[in-house]
Amino acid sequence: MLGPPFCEELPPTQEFLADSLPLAMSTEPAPSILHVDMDAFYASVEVRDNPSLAGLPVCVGGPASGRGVISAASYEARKFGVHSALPSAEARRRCPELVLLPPDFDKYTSVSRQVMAIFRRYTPLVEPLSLDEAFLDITGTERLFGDGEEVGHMIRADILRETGLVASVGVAPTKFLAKIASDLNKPDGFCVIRPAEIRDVLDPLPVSKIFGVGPRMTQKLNALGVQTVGDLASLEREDVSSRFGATGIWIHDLAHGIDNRRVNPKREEKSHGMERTFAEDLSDQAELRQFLLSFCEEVAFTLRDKGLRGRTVTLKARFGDFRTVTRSKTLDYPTNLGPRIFAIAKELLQRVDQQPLRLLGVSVSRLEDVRRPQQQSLFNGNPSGRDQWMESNSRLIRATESLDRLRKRHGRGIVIPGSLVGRDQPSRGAGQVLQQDPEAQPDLTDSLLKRLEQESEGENKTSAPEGEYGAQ
Ligand code: TTP
Ligand code: MG
Ligand code: MG
Repeated sequence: MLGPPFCEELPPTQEFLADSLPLAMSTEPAPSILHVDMDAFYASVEVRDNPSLAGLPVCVGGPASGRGVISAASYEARKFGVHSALPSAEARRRCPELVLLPPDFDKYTSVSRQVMAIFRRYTPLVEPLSLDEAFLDITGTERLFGDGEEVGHMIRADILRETGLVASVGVAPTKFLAKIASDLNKPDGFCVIRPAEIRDVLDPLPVSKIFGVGPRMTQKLNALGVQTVGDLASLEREDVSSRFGATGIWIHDLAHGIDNRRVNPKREEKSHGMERTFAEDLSDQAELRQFLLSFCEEVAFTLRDKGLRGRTVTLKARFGDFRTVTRSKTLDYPTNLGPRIFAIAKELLQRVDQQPLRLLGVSVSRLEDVRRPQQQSLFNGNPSGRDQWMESNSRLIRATESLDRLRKRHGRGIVIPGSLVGRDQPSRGAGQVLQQDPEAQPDLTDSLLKRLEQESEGENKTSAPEGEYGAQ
């Protein structure tokens, strides 16, 4: 899954910098930005729901028998050197008594919603970064709830009381420092960085702690004798910028605690996607298309859930030798309908060498809010083309709405390709199945629509004959 942004190296593109509107700087910026991040999120949710696991080394991730990787490791598991992104097989070697559980994304998403709702009680300025973390700006709400430190304590207490989970909180004058702060005393951490303390906190940190400095840049900086944030801060700005360009200026500013990014509650998500590493390299095109179909449905569902649609579909494929390629295509119109995304993804898959694949993924970018009016220019001069498109689209939308009602009632896995049942599925808990034929052309008949509508009204009646819900 592409899921949360595990940001390694973030080049400060023009777009990114344009996002960074300067704050109205007061002489002494108060620590009014909070960064809240749940501890060992997926693993903690599983332990909460099965208290007999408390105190054990628990991980959530893919199976150790295949090429699964660890998504989340409890702090008990971390004592054995187990951490996120480690292959599960290696995790098992490091900790033979590891309790390894499969992920349950529906559950994490629902806890995430609860936590984000708690944040919004204290300020409307909440910028979620992933399922388990967000920035908050409490400027202007002090008279209601107190200062950053007080709000941080209240939020931690609310989260613990209402979800049974522990969050770490950082409070500081800027986003960068707040994120550093939340990480400083994890787990169960609480840290406030006041303006006078900035240098003392930053100086000893390894330079890799700077947002935007990934492993490659760390290596380059180390080669220049720069090990810590303090080392970087002591370099001349011009030197850093001549070596690393705009990224150099950005990281040098951060090393000085300068970060003018505002907490942006409407930060647009740049893309949404899903990917999977297979237990064994997969070469069967029909099987690959089946996976692709389920990814497209999942991605489309999430986009709809978030009120988004997108125009560019990107396919990612990794071969057995780790060579990775991407293929993209931009639609004339934005969509969040699984069959439309799948139609493009399938085409893109054909443009990839037909060698066994280790990994396959799909993402949708150039996202926009669904409330934004549709651009009409696509159909300029061709009203009948537009009518046809609207007709086929409205049928697909109706079918999708019916399916979404089923998904919301029974879980996302409810509508998955029949041929994936009983094997390595992207989502778990798929109790009922609607058969889909990825080869089929669009054939969303009225009878199917009627049937879906009836089914979404009744419980436990969710299967349809093979091929009825044709993919496009
Ligand atoms: P993180 O907040 O980075 O990690 P964490 O909550 O597990 O642990 P902590 O914050 O206490 O250090 O990520 C949140 C969730 O995102 C994590 O529980 C699982 C998922 N995740 C992955 O699936 N793969 C990854 O590589 C990482 C880092 C996280
Ligand atoms: Mg976390
Ligand atoms: Mg996190």
